[in-house]
Amino acid sequence: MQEIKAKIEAATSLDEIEKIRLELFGKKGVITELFAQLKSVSAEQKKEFAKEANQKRDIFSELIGAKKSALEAIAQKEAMKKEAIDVTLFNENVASGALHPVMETMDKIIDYFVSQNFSVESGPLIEDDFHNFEALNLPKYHPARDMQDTFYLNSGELLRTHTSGVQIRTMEKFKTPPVRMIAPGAVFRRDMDLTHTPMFHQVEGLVVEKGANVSFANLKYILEDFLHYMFGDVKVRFRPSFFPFTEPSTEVDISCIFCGGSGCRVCKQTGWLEVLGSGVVDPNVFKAVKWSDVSGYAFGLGVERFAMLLHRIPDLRSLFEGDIRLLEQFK
Ligand code: 2NM
Repeated sequence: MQEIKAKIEAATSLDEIEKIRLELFGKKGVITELFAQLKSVSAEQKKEFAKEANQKRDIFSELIGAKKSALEAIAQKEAMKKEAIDVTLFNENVASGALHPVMETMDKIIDYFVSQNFSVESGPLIEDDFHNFEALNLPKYHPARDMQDTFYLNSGELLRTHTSGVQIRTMEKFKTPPVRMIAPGAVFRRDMDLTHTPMFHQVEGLVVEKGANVSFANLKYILEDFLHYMFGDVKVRFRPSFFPFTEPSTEVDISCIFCGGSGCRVCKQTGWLEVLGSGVVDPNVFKAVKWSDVSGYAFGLGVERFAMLLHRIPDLRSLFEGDIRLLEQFK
């Protein structure tokens, strides 16, 4: 019996263990035989004999079971080692993708405003007349409403021409100030040339507070800081302009990042690049959402224009051609 114990201990494979198991418990196995002998044992020895047989059966089945589990565990460990994949291994056959430059630029813009506690809001691409025009002080005769400039649906709704409808919807949703938000997203206009595509992306922003607390100074600070974040050490210039939804309104220029302001083809020898529209929110906009005793500023920008300047892409249309040669430069 000691001999069998040693054999079990020394076994190194599941096959070996199975062989030992058969030697013990098989048809002609040692333990099987023990129980067969039970019949021929005298009555006074039977009890003792059966007790010993049972003990041996239990001891050996336990030993074999334990050894089998141990060997199975080893086998599994080895199988896992053999099948293991080094996920950190470099595979030159896998092409790496990248964010489209427009989305990458949009993310950078969003990151800035999130860092300044702006919330990120969204709204429908198919907008109604009220949210796209009426509430934004764009009266019925305004040229932006022209069939020539806007994609109208038979329902009277339209593909939003700017994300400003989201500002209106956010004020309706919040019901009361403060509002400190941006609205990034796709917008649609009937336009197609070197610097215009029928779909492009905007980020617009709106800040509203109770009373007269928000001024042009707040707008000026945040946009200067933002433009330095985006373009580094540039000069920023505010130029009087007009938008129906702001009064006063300004266009914002940065010193040309191509020539440093000395004048070149890109800035048309002016030394300046226009990058933003902005202003103090017109009271008529607040009237449209029935807000009173509030003040605010708003701004808007075209993401494609920012992407073009940051990556020095000369033709805006190339951003939407899906040409892999353009996209591969941004991997
Ligand atoms: C611009 C320029 C100036 C603007 C105004 C508003 C709102 F909802 F407050 F009236 N949203 N966005 C705005 C102002 C947008 O884009 C060039």
